[in-house]
Amino acid sequence: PGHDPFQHLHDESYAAPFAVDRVGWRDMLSVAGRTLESLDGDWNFVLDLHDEGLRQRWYEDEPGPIAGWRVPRDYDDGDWQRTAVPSCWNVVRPEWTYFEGGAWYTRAFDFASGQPGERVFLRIGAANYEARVFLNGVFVGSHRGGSTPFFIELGPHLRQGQNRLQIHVDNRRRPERVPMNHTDWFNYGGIYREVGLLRLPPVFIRDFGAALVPGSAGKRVAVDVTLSDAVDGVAEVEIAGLAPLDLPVTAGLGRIEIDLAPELWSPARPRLYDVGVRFREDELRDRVGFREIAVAGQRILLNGEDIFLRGICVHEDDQALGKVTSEADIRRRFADAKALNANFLRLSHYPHHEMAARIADEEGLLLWQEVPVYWAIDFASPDTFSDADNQLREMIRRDRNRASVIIWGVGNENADTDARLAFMSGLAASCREMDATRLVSAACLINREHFRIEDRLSDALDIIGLNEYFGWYEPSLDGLRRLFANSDLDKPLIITETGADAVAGHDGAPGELFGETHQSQLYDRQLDLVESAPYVRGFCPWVLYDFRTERRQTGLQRGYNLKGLIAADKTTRKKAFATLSARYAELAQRQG
Ligand code: GCB
Repeated sequence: PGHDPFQHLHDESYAAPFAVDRVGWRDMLSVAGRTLESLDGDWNFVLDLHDEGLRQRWYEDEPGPIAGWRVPRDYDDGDWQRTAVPSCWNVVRPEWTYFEGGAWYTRAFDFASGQPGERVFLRIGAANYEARVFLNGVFVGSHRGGSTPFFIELGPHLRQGQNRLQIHVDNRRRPERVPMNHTDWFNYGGIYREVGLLRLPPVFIRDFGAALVPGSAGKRVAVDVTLSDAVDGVAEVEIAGLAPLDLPVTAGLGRIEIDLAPELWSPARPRLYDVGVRFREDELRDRVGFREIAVAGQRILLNGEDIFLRGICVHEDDQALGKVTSEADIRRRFADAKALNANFLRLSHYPHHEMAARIADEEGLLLWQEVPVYWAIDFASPDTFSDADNQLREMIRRDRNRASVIIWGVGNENADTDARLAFMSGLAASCREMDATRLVSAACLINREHFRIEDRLSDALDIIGLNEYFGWYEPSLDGLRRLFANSDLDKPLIITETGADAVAGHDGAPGELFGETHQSQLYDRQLDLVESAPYVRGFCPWVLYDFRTERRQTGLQRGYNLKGLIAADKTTRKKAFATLSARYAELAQRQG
């Protein structure tokens, strides 16, 4: 009301009121043990190539066919296609496969308020890349970053009875975003993780953490709690079988350290404790493992013991569903990792569904999680930094109580420039500020000038990650030999990527590119070399499954990266699978 009804035809500043960073990591809430009222299911959906909905303010509309309903031109969500939330629009209709732009999801839902003073939040598990949320005609919040959850307090805008929710999602790639225009994975769009409402009491527990204090020989446990408001009181903490304890809270914050000597979590024995935290009428419940991860010289120590990371990288990608992930999909992924005799996964190249780390906690797998600071980010831009930093902090907040997560990755294959050094050192500092219980790494490139493993960022890292494709992009493995001979590290190194494309079912002759034989032999040769370099403390090749990527359109690839050990059907194992599995079995035996 009060605006020029034809403004959308001549004014390009229409998006200005809807800045996309209204909601960020400080708004995050723990959902551990909480019940979400699901809003998943069929929503009304339309693509909006011209941002017509923002221009014409579709959100000012009233719901449904009700008397006095004012229908703006070009808008009637009752006529739209029904589309599932969560889903990726690219796999809903063939003609939407490559769509990049804005789209609208709308639905009505009924609401009846419960306890007096109750606070209601909308939680969106993930929407790629920007989301703007409108409730009953009001812009209530927005988020950028395609892989982390966000929370919007709906409070005063909620109505008794029917409510109307409209969400604008935009997956346009942009040079200043994280990731930027150019990636080697598919740019799926949509609300592709679960959506729900959360009802909380007037003062609630925003978050808690429970972890071993580093350097306390596995004895000391720190518990901290953050409340929604700056009140004083006592939180009751119970770690089942270990201790009930009282945690004093001042101005909404509390932290204690206490000697509890818990049974430690490890891949061999993934012991989890039931933890409950209560404050007034609110309670969070979680299952938490206690473990210590550290580096000493060239070694990685888990609970004080040397560990070699037998890893595999994996994308969140599904031929049928895009980025939508289910528990069954994660369990299959982990079962395949275990069949490989792996103890470690690199969840590349963005935060995966939060279920992944929960299930890894149960199954005793170690994880690397990262943010999509991938290739040529706009490292000089402070706004790009704040976007990346926010995604990182949201990931850390979300998964802080997951014992399985041992490494935060702050970037992948970024050229060693001054701007990148400042940017990624800043991200490493954020990891350390928020989390003392994990290591920081990045997947780095080879220094071509000195042909050495040498990166100015390594001062900011605990572990150096190295992506190298000797035997594929660089045909000869001699380079790897030379690289190891030229390099001397005072830290542990993980090979964070190496591999070769192979068309499933095509054996090929030895050395024949795109054949399974070449891929399989490459794994053996790589491992022979890698095992000879004392500072290499992890091997994490590329990649578990073939995955969709727009930029690979040769006749063999047809839009897929074929470096998987398993085809995109997630079933057909290539020869290299058995090869790596056997090598990892040997390694596991040798290393105990
Ligand atoms: C890389 C990237 C990864 C690609 C891979 C490839 O170095 O980090 O995202 O998919 O190489 O297959 O080229």
